[in-house]
Amino acid sequence: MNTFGRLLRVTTFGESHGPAIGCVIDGCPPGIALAPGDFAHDLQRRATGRTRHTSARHEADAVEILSGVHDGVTTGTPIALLVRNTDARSRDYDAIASRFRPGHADYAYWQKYGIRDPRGGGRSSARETTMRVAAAVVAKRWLADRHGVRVRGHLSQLGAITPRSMDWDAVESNPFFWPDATQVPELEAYMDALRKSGDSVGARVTVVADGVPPGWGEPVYGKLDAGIAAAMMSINAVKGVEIGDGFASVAQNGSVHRDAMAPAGFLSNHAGGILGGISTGQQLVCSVAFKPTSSLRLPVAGVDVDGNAVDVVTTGRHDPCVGIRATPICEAMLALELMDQALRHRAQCGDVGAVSPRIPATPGEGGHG
Ligand code: EPS
Repeated sequence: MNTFGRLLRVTTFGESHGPAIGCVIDGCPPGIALAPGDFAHDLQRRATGRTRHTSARHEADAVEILSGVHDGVTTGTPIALLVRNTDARSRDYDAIASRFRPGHADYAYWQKYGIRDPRGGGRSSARETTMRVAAAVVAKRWLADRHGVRVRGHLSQLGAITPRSMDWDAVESNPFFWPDATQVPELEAYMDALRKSGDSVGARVTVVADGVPPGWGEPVYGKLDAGIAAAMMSINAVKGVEIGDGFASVAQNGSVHRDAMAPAGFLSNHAGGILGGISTGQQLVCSVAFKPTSSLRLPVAGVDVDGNAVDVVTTGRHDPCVGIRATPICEAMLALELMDQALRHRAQCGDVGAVSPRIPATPGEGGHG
């Protein structure tokens, strides 16, 4: 299954070392302004080869709009987007073509299909996320224009390092999407040492959506939080997803966790903006755990396709921390899920209108104001 969403359906295709990657966005409403240049900002934020802290592969990431747009606006027909691969170096994979990288999808793909494209990891490559980010450019625009919803994110942990303060202005001014500018030299030194050591590390990304009206989501199988969890878990290398206080809720008492309400606003946001699978109108808060990259030049015990014990060493241009450039990817999945839920809400409950009382969101909750 390579399709995400119910009313807004995004299908991605392509391999990391194939001629191109692409997507088809079906179910998108007409009338959204869209030009090839609109994709550049978010695709550059996600791309490799722009700083020394990510893979050195340098892709052009130029988007071609093949259909669904006329005179600069979406027409309601399927929007097909294409990005040609321009910097694949498949010889890096010759030595591991018949070996499984421990910790990588290689072995699981082999067991499922009995065949795999070893060049660049094929579909299991982070390259696949390019088209999610491209598709979400449309979703972010629709959410902002129609509903005033803003989706943004930041890195909230790199290895054991956590932000000391939260400043949204800092996030876009450093290569880590880090919310405290004073810690950037520490992160650079940490990543330089890690890269030299040949090892990798995990990371956590926090994404939030402001301006989500109450009512989006569905009560049981189509819960908004279930949809967000599935959306995030579908990103390669993701191992955990939390909504609001997430796993910290385990150690909380109900008297603490419940978000007290007052006519002027909620008094806290432990729930992360969702109750009963439906948005409350508070800030939506989600955090996502990325595992450390498994493609390492440090040798590890492994097995080849004939079942022999072998040492596995991965050469090539790998990210020492794939989570560093995952912020725009998590934003993309949140935006796609929100737009899909918004269209579903409109389809069933579009006639309900605003219901009283409407309690305002609590700005600044959890440092994500
Ligand atoms: C990736 C390995 C590297 C990264 C790639 C993701 O590719 P390669 O082995 O071909 O040099 O550069 O990321 C991208 C190209 C991208 O656009 O995200 C991996 O194994 O996931």
